[in-house]
Amino acid sequence: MDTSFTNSRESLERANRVPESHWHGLTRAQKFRSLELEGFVVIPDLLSEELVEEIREETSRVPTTAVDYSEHQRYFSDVQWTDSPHATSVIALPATVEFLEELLGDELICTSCTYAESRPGHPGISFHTDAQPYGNKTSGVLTSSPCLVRVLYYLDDLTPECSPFKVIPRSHVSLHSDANPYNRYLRHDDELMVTCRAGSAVIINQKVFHGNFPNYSDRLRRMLAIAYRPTWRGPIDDVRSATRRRWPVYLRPSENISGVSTRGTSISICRTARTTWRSMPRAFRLGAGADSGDEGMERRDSSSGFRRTWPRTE
Ligand SMILES: O=C(O)CCC(=O)C(=O)O
Ligand SMILES: [Fe+2]
Repeated sequence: MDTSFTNSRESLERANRVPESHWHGLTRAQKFRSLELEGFVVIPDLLSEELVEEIREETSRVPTTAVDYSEHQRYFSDVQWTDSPHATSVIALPATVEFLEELLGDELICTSCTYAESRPGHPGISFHTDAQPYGNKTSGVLTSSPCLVRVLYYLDDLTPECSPFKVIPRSHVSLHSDANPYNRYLRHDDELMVTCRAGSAVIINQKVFHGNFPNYSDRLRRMLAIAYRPTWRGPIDDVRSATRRRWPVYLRPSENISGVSTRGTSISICRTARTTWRSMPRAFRLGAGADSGDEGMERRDSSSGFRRTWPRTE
C-alpha cells in the first residue's frame, strides 16, 4: 500500500499537464463549459503585474498561520479586514464579476477572501473539495451554500516545481461514494496538473476535487482566493452582517442576510462596483490581453503510457 503523503519530484515529470496555451482564446461559452462540465477553468492574465506586486506587498504584512501538517503551508482569512486596499479591490474585479454574474445569473455574494502561502518545502495539498455538506460546521456556515465558486488568483508563476494546481476533472458531478467530500487523495488516474503565470486565476466549482503539488522550488508560491455564491443560494444558517466595519466604496454588507452566527460575514458587490473600479488607479486594471490560439492537448496516463486528449471532444 502506498502511504506516502507527498508527490515525488520524479512523479511530477510524468504528470498529465494542461498546456497553458489551451486557456488563451477560449470563448466565454467555452469557459463556462469548462467550469460547469470539467469543474474548473483557467483565466490567464486577469491581474496586471503592478497589481500583483501591490498585493504581494500588502499580504506580506498579514500574520499567516501554518496548517497542522506543515509549517510551509500558511493561510490568512478575511484579508478584506486588513489594510490591503489592492487585495480587497480584487473582490470586485470587473472581469471576474461580469463573468460570474453571467455564469450564475444573479448578483454575487462574496463569502471569503483568503491569502495562502506555499513555501519551499510545502508537501502539497491532497485532493479535497471545498464543499461542506449540510450540517458540517468545521469550515463555517458560509461554505455550506450548495452553489459556490472559488477564484484562485496566483501571485507567482505556477511551474511543475512550484506547487502547480491539481484537479480531477468532472469529479464534482460524480454520484459515487468515492466523491464523498470528506475523502482525501494523494493522486488519481484522471488528475491534471495546471500551471499558469502570475496574475492568472483558476476558477473552480467548490465541489470539484482539487489541491496542489509540492513546492520543490526555492521560491514562495502565493495565492489570493475569493469565494462567491449567487444571492439566492444562501448558507444553512444566518450570517452576521458586518455593519460596524469600514467598507471600501464598491463593497457593502449583504442586506439580504440577517441574524447572528458565530463566524464570518458576507459581502455584496455594489452595482456601481464596476464603474468605481474603473476609475481607480492604473495599477488596479487588467493585465495585457492574452495570446489567442486554441490548441488541443495531449496527456499521458502515467500508469499505462496510454495517451488521451484533453479536453475531451465528446
Ligand atoms: O493552492 C491551490 O492551488 C489550491 C488551494 C486550495 O485548494 C485551498 O486553499 O482550498
Ligand atoms: Fe481547496
